[in-house]
Amino acid sequence: MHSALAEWSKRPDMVVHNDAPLNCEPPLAALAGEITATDGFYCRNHGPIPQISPADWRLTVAGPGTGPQPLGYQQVTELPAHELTATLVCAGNRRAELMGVRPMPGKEPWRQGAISTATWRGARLADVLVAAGVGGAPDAHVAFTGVDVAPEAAPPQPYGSSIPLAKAMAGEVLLAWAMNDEPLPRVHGGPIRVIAPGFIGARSVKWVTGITVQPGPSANYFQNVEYRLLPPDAEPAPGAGTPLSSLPLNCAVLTPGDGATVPAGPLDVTGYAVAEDCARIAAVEVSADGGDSWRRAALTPAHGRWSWRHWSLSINAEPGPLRLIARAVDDTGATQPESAAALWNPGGYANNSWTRLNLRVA
Ligand SMILES: Nc1nc2c(c(=O)[nH]1)N[C@H]1C(S)=C(S)[C@@H](COP(=O)(O)O)O[C@H]1N2
Ligand SMILES: [Mo]
Repeated sequence: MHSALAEWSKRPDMVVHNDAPLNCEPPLAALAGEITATDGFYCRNHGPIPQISPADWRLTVAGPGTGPQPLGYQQVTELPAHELTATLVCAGNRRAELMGVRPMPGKEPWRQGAISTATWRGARLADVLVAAGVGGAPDAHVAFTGVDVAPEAAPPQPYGSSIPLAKAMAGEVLLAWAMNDEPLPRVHGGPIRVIAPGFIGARSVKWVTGITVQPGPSANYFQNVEYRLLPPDAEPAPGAGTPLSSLPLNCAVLTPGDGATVPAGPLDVTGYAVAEDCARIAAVEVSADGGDSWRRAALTPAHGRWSWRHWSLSINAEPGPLRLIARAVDDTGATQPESAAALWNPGGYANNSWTRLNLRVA
């Protein structure tokens, strides 16, 4: 077992992509429930994990209408508390499948577990902005700054990113101090982090200490260079490509595991589906004949817009090779793209191609 897992109170069977800083994803079995236990929640860290006590934590809020406003931990945690269940998804979830199309040296080969769900409690970002007296034009952006400096950030700078002001004011974006009813763990951004439900995980800035309302998106390396969709032959460069924000429709199979041998007879296939607004996931379809015919899985009840849906389907497995495909459908009838090859991009982001599984039925 990696000592980093024990150090950060993670279960010993996490799949570790990096020890320091810790980057790991849970085994798929840990994602079966609506809420992911904190010790199985994936970790995505670009730089060394800072240590800040609540007493030392300061947040500076700035923007049109006011000079920089310093806020302490107590001032933020005294604002009305809101709780919501939200799924965080790394934009690099399912990158390993893209790397199978064409390698991406140096990138973490995330499988299908760079996704987890927790209950978060915190103040509404909207309340913090209003309390600080910060205004902004309707098309303004809200930039967040953390304190961790990643080795790849050029020039060296703390981690940061931004979201549109309209999203910031929508009510679901929190400055969270609790995760699954415990104080927010340090590895997940404690004492306080941003939770921006429905957006890629990269926008949920951990150890947030700066919030600025400004005319355009953040110039931070992680908004302006990384976490952008580039054409296959392009090189990352400031402002190149499209910044990623809302989550694409996606799904994965949790059981059985890819490559497994399963007994003949009734076989329960289970998985998760996710989207920017999970209430708009209309169905998950499974094919056992290469996509010629599809059967609809049963979806678990929705737990609000920001939490994934689980699904299950019993199929009759006949001896021999069994190839399964799963895809989600939204309430417009749109579904996921068929091929990972067509989605390949240099950053390895936003792979939401059909999920494919090769099994053996004994
Ligand atoms: N300050 C800071 N915030 C950050 C990151 C980081 O490296 N530093 N990683 C981001 C990315 S890419 C993701 S996917 C989520 C992961 O959150 P988690 O580690 O709590 O799962 O945090 C985001 N916030
Ligand atoms: Mo991420």
